[in-house]
Formats: sequence, structure tokens, C-alpha cells
Amino acid sequence: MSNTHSRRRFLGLAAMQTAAAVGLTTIATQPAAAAHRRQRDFVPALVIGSGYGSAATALRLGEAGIRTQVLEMGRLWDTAGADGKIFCSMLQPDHRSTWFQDRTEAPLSSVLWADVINRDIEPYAGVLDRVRHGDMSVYVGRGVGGGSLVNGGMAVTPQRDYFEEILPSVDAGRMYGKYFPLANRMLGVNTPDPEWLETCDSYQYARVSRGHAHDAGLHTTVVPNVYDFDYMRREEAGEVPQSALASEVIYGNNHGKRSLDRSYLPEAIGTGNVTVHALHRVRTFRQEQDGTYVVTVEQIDELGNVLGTREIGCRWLFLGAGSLGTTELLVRARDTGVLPRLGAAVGEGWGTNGNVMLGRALAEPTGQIQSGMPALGINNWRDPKYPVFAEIAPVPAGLDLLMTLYLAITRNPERGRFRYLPENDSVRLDWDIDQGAPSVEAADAVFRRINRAAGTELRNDLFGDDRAFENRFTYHPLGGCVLGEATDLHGRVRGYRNLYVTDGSLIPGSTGVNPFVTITALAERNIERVLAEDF
Ligand code: FAE
Repeated sequence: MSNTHSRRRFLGLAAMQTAAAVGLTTIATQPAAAAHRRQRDFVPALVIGSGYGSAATALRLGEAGIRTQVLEMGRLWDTAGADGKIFCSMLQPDHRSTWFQDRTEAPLSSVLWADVINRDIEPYAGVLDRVRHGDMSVYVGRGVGGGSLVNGGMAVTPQRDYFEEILPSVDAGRMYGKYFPLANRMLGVNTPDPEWLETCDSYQYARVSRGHAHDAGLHTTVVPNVYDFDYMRREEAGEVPQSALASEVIYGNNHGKRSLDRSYLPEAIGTGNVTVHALHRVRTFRQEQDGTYVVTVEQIDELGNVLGTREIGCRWLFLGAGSLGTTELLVRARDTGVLPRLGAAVGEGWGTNGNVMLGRALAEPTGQIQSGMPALGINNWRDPKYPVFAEIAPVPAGLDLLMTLYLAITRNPERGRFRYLPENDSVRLDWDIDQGAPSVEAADAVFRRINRAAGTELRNDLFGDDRAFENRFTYHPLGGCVLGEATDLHGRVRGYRNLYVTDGSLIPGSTGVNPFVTITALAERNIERVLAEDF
């Protein structure tokens, strides 16, 4: 890392710590904060959300000297609770786990059909949200850093031929030559030491699963991650406080993980031009005659009370609220007549990245300690009939349940769409449970093959009823404002100047792998062009 980069990151991290220590929701280095106080209601560039697309965009805007505000509805996760920890673990979830619910909503909802996983909690601005739209629930991260706070950190660059297929109008040569390497570098992607991976306790479960896949003639691969594998090695050696090895994933990691609040965001704040406003929820936006965008934003507290509503004007507006958040804002703006020139492509082309979860019952031990960060995957993507990329996921229960879990990414051509409902001013995702069938069919074919070779069976006790495949939720919402359709080829929303989409909504429903590296690389590519041509 260059001196400039590390100085900026240091300044940004210090600003975050200061804000957390004194309970501020605005995170800024001092000079920028003063400037914002003077011109509170207008800022040149506004970014909604603080996930991957937003964080990359904010850094490049700040570097270019453009004053930028980032509005994030979740909290800053930088203050320890009464137990001395910032985040709670999966095994003992409390109010910090979940976004304003009175019970946790874990993806694995039962063991032996018993409701032993979820817990009653106090409603709070917790870090994981499960947004329900009829037959489909979408898991998203809430907080400064978006999905990076809750995810499994798997940092996968898609296969080039599949990337070319889903986004044919994007220059793949530039993506693979420049933006994917840049995104990997900025995110701090790393791989485990091969020898340690083969001998450690933390990945016994993954090695057992890998062996069964090989017995069935399937390929496997090591999966890079943003979790610091050297830190994990020291966790196993008992040298540092545990996080991945202490059942921490989906509700946040207290150590080891290079989430966006440790990478892009402090660097953006450290430019002195970017401020991040936590617990600021954008409701709507409009455009005035002179082209100014006016965003209506509610400031909330951690209990959900609305402390105030204000308007912020800006010249350049970047939507990075994630596939659901961004699409909702645009569909509402179009269908209420606020931005009437938004086209019919807004709200279309949404997909689950073919997500389906399943578990297998095993006869051999998988280990008591299971790293929460997956490091191996089954790569059957080249199969013409049943392409599947399945992460070998942990069951970090603290005891060996003689099972193994997978999140399979399949090639599901089904797409959902978003609709505005005037009766309650909401935006609804239309996705029918049957649309998940191609994912189940592909996963069933691959795991039937593994089970035949290993003499094992699927578990059908994990999802609240007796289904073996869970396709009623996704971790990987993609699309809704697809690149080249709802926007031009660099994320400029069609019909409006200086309005941009910069997150997972640009990707047409599928990446074939876990998506955040693609979202980041695409955001880097787009903002480079936008800065060169629109500012
Ligand atoms: P995202 O990260 O969702 O950020 C959007 C942000 O906008 C959030 O912080 C929202 O709170 C905020 N927001 C939304 N609406 C508003 C509003 N109206 N006003 C203000 N703020 C708003 O967007 N992907 C991988 O590549 N590897 C993994 O291992 C992986 N594991 C996952 C595990 C879990 C449990 C989950 C939930 C996801 C996982 N993902 C993984 C998916 C990944 O986190 C996701 O694709 C990205 O976070 C999406 O990035 P975006 O920039 O689109």
C-alpha cells in the first residue's frame, strides 16, 4: 500500500473510532466536517448506501476532490456492547443480530425439525435484515459497510466466459486486465496457506466434503476470501481472540475480516472530502428544474425512532442501496410520477444468483471447530446440463453435528420484477416459488451424485419443514436496474443526467459465483468513466 493510501486509511479509521467513541452518526475528518456544517443542505455528490458499489464510488469521488456525502440507514459498527464485543455470535444472537425484529431469522431454521436456532430478541438496528417479498426473502447487511459486515467474505472473480455472456457489452479485457485485479487488491483478498489448509482443524469439514466431491468425479477449488487467513491461523493456534473460529458469521465478525469499514470506507473518509452519515434512511428523491436532485432522508436512532427528516440537494446522485434498495427507490420515483422519464427496464431483470441451500448427513466427523469463512467450493460450472458452483459452508455449532452444509449457486434463467403498490406506497418483488425449481433441479443432480458416491443422504430437517433444498431465500440479490438496459453501459440512469446506479442492481440476476468482487470491479470501472466525462 502506498504512503498516501495508508495515511488516508489511518485518518479514516481514526475518524470512525472518534465518531463511535462519542456516539456521532456523522463520520468525517475534521476539516470536511466543518465544511459540511456550513453547507448542510447541499453537497455536490451524494451516495445512497455504503456497500461495495457505494464504497468504491465514494473513494474515487473523494480522491478526485469532490465533496461527497454517503447516507447509510444502518449504524456504524465500531462500539462494543456490554459483553465487550461489537457483534454477537451466531450461537448466542441478541438484538445486534437482526434489523428491527422481535425474533432472529436465521437461514438454517431448525435441527431435527426443532426450532432450536432462532431466539427472541429486542427490536433494534441490528446488522442482518431478512426482507420478505412473498415467496422470496432477501438477506442484506445493514450498517456502514453494507453486506460486507455480514457476508462470508468469499471473494470470487467470475469465470471470464460467463462474465462475457451475462454482460456482453462490457469490455472483458479491461475488466480482467484492470478492474478485477484492482478490486481484489483494494478489498484485501487472500488465500489460505496450502499446507495449513490441509492440516488445520478449522477446515476438516471442508476437506471431508471435498473428498466426497472428488469421489463423485467433481472438481473443487480453493476460494479466496477477505478474511485474513494468517489471523485465522493464529486463532487456531490460540494466539489471538477468535472470530471465524468462534461461530462468527452472518451477524458480523469481531476480528479478522476486512469488511468495507476496514478497507474502502476509511480510505474514502481519509481523503477529507467524504463524510458518512449512519442511521440516515433515504425515503425518496426528486429532481428540480435546474437539475439538482433533492433527497428526503430520515435520521433514525438505534431503536427506530425517527429523530427528524430533512432534504439534501446534490448535483450528482449515486444509488448504491443494493439491488433491493436502489430498485425500490427508482421504481417508486417512476411510478409516482416524480421521475417520469425512467424507462420500463427499471425494476426488471432481478435474480437470486441461482441460490439454493442444502445439508448432507455424514457418517464421519467434520470437526468441532469449523471456520465460519468458507475456503473450498465444488466447481461444476462447466457441466452443460447442471452448472453449479457450491460453497462448502460450515456448521459452526461448537460441536460436531455430523453434517455438512452448502450454498449452491446455479444457473437459473428465471427473473423477478418489481412493482409499485400505490395502496401502501410500497415496492414489491414478484417472484414465484416455482421460479426456484431450476436451481433445485441442478443442485439435486449434483448432490445426488455426491451422495451416491459417498453413501450419504440429504438432510430434510433444516428448513422448518421436510424440504431438503431451501430456495425461498437468497444471499445474492442481483439486478433490477440492469447495465445497458435501465442504465447506459456505465451505470448512468437512462432519461436523467447525473443520476447513477452503482451496486448489485446493475448485474442481470446472475454472476455464477459469489458476487461482491464483480460488484466492486464494475463500480470501479464505471466511476472512472463518469469522473472523466461527467464532472
Ligand atoms: P449492499 O452491500 O447490500 O449495500 C447496500 C447498503 O445500502 C446497505 O448497507 C443498506 O443498509 C443501505 N441502504 C439500503 N437502502 C437504503 C436507504 N433507503 N437509505 C440509506 N441506506 C440504504 O449493496 N457475497 C460474496 O461475494 N461472497 C460471500 O461470501 C457472500 N456471503 C454472503 C453472506 C450473507 C449472509 C449475505 C447476506 C450476503 C452474502 N454475499 C456474499 C452477498 C454480498 O454481501 C452482496 O452481494 C453485496 O453486499 C451487495 O453489494 P451492494 O453494493 O450491491
